[in-house]
Amino acid sequence: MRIDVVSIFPDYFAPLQLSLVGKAIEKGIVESHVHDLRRWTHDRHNTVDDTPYGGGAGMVMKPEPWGEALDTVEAAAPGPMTVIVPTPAGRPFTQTIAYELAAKPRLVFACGRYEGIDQRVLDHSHDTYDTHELSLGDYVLNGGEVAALAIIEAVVRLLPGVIGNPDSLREESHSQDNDALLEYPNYTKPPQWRGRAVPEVLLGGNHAVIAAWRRDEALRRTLARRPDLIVDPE
Ligand code: JEB
Repeated sequence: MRIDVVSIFPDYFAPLQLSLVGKAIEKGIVESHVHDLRRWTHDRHNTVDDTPYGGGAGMVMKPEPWGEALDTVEAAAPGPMTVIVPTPAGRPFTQTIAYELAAKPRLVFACGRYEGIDQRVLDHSHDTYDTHELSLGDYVLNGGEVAALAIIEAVVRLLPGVIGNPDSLREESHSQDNDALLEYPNYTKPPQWRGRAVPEVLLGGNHAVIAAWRRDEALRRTLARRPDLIVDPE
């Protein structure tokens, strides 16, 4: 998979060289290219923003640099590209979407700042590319960079060969195999720690009883913390 990122803060993406995503790049499973949007400005001050038509607070990202950025990134490699635009006005990003994105050959992240990107860039992108406006959740960030990093990590760990033991993907929270419940609590040695014991059932070695206990804990936790996962479909 090839991942391109366009941002006015390319330094935000230094963590892509670390940890799991970094390993995936070293292994050749992922190729990543981070671009400074200002490369596609042509004025002395490398302007990427302007005042909003209709008035209002804040600034809006100008369409021209974004248009050139998408044109240039598209031409840099063959294959259909999927454009991802993090925005608080997007569809909520979910594990189901992470699996869908993991099947694409090219992802391009368009990271906005200020009050966001001129709507015509989004309309153009929807008309030209497979485009997804996605939100990380119902809270406000200052730009798309942190959301892009989160989405990249969620997607890259699903690619074959990235995670050592693929069984761990099936047991975790939000996996389909887990009926999309939250994950059960985990314990490791020592059996006693600061007066707290590991639940007896886990020390017994009866795998059927352990599986039933874990399912029970997962359900209890989901009901308490995320009742929407049990009530709502999806
Ligand atoms: C993503 C962004 C901004 C109104 C207020 C502030 C570009 N879950 C999320 N919260 N916020 C963002 C997000 C995602 N994904 C997000 C991109 C941009 C916030 N802002 C600031 C925009 N509109 C600018």
